[in-house]
Order: sequence, then C-alpha cells, then structure tokens
Amino acid sequence: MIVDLKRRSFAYLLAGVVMLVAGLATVLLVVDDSQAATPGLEYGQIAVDNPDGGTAATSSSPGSRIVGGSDTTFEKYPWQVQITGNGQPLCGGMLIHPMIVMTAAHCLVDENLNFLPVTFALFTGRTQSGTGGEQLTLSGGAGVANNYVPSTHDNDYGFIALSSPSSRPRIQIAGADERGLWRAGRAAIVTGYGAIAEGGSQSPVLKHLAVPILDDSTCQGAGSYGAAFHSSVMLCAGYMSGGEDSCQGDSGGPLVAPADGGIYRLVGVVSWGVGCARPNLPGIYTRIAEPSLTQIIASYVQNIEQIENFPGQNNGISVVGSGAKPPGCSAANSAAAAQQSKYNKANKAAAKARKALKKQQKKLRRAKGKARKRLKRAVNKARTRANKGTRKAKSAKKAAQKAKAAASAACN
Ligand code: 4AZ
Repeated sequence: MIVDLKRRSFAYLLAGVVMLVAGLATVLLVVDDSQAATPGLEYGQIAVDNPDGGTAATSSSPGSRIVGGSDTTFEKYPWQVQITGNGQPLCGGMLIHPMIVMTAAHCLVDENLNFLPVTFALFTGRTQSGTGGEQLTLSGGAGVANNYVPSTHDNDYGFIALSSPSSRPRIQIAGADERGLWRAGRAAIVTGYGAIAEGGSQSPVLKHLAVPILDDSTCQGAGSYGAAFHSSVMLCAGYMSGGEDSCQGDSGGPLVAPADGGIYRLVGVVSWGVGCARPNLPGIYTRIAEPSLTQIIASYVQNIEQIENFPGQNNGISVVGSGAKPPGCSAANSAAAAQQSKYNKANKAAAKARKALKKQQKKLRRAKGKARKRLKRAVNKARTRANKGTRKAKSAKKAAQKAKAAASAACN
C-alpha cells in the first residue's frame, strides 16, 4: 500500500520545543533537552511504500555499484538495507537499531533540505539487488541532522523509522574505546549494490570491498580533495592508486571495521567522492564514530524513539558499541602472554644456575689440595650453564618485550 503522507517539515529543536505545522494546528512537543549542544534533528514524513501489497520492482536504471571488490551475500552483512525510490534502487542503508535505519542525508533530502519527492521502500536480506529478502515496514518518519550541508556534504547522515522492528542483526557504531578499529591503515569494508564503474551499470548483487582508512592529511592534500575534505565530519578510505572504490548507488550504505571475534562496527556512511575509483580521489564517508559525533547520533536516536513512541523494548537501545578490539588483538595478547611465561621460566632457570655456580665457587674457595681440581671443573661447568641460562633469559626477555609491543599495536 502506498502511504502518501503529505510532507510536513518541522524541526525538533534542542531547546526542547517542536513546532508542528500541519494545517492550522500548532502542536508543542517536549523533547529531550538534556543535550544543549546537540544540533536539532530535522524530522518529518516521507512517502513510503509498505510491504502489504507493495511491489518491489526490479530495475535497470542508471545506478551504481562498488568498483572492484567482489560479490558477497547479505548473511555476511545482515544489517545492510537496500533503499528504493519509486521502485528504483536509490541508496544503501543499515539497521543501527531494531526500528531505525541509518543512511546518508542526501538519500533523503534535496539541496533545499526538502524530502526527495519519491516513494521510499526499504529491504533487508537481499543478496540480489531489487529482489528477495524482506520489506521493512516504515512509519513514514525520517530525519536528517540539521547541520547537514548539501553543498559541502558536511554531516551527510539521516534516519528512517520503522513501525515494526526488524529481526535482522543491527550494526553498532564504533565507540570511544574502539578507536583502534578505524585508525589510518586499518582495513574497513564497504558494501553496496551500487555502480561497478564510474557512470557504469548497477550491480545485480551485493558487493563488498576492503578499503584502508586513510590519513586525513592524505585526502586534504593538494593533489587530492584539498580544502573540500572536512576532516571533522568526513573520513576517507580507499586507494590513492585508484581502481577500487564505492560508487553511485552505494551512498548511505555502511563502512564497517572488522573487530576481533568476527564482529563489526560501523565507522562511516558512504557519502561522496569525485567520480569513482579515480587515482588520488578515494571515497569519502561521513565520519560518525568520533565520540563527539556518536553522542549526537545517540541523542538523535533517543529523540526518534520518543517521537515515534516505539513499542516495548525498542527503546533505550544503545547504538554505540564498546569493548571491541581490532582483529588479531586477542591472538597477539595470547602470544605475548606465552612469551612472558617463557621469559619467567628462563629467568627462574638462569637464577638457579647462577646460584649453583656461587655454591660451587664457595666450595672451591674452601677446598684444599686434591679436591680443588675436581671442583674447578665443576665451577667451569656451572659457569657455562649459568652464562647460557642468563643469555637465554635475556633473549626471552627481548622476545617478551617485542610480543608485548606487538600486542599493544594490534589492540590499540
Ligand atoms: C554517489 O554519488 C557516490 N567514490 C558514492 C560514493 C562515491 C562517489 C559517489 C565514492 O553516490
């Protein structure tokens, strides 16, 4: 059924008051005013196509897909959402909450911050673009950060509310104690049904691509995006050599960082770029995992929970993760512990050998005559053993220190 709600634009202001203009009625709604520094969520109604009777048309419209990378399945990235507009693939998105899908702001609003004049439909469980999986039931509520700037792509993220929870696993945003997951040089993964080449055709299947997180300075460089790259709200990832990248149609989809134990955290939203896979112009993602930003996002989510009056346990959901460590951290910690225990043992053995040597030396000092010859041999033997033990302990100490440093690098 097409629920074509007249678009109403109203702002939920931090001050805690909302002016709802619908016809002649002005309704005041009190929202959480505990976050005075939080920019307001621009919230309103989008036109939606819901599952009951809604048909999901397959499409071959000009769209996009990841350039390079390889085919994957939704089971590996079960939070992945396909967003269609008027039945055509429009954008990616991800479940960050049982009843909230996060996407790019530019997938929801135009350059004047008006909701796109299309009917939205959302799907999970899709390995194939445009078919299969399950359609999410939307409330019609959607919002973008009110500091989203279409011309610069600053704060390019938004939310779509569901009216019944999805059973698909959601993805949590990397938390303040998980900064190590997305340091420059770490490999993140972008997924989507977008273009397989700049200006190219849609991917018929979900694709994934590993992209290294790049230093802000790299993308700020004169040969790259220069001043257009705003490091406080953007994150860049990909290859300066070009060749592989996210592309049109992947927008709004997730950039995730793998963590130890086979889990993932959300670190970016596919946002923009100059072309796709061009040298020196890697993909730009909305920065969302910075603690100052996750705080704002968490407060938006709280606002949405209140505005939408979600049923039951679908409230107070923490959309920010904690405690996840980079891949290989736990193995590196185990290796470091093993080296430390090796060193402890070697150290003990060396101390014992040195003690034995002292004992023999004492005996030798007190010995007279014939016994000295035998004791001298014993002292020499004990010295060799003590020296060998000390050397072994020394090298074990070095190895333990090295393993400890490696674990520290792997875990932070
Ligand atoms: C887009 O227009 C788009 N190369 C998405 C990602 C990138 C460029 C453009 C990154 O949706």
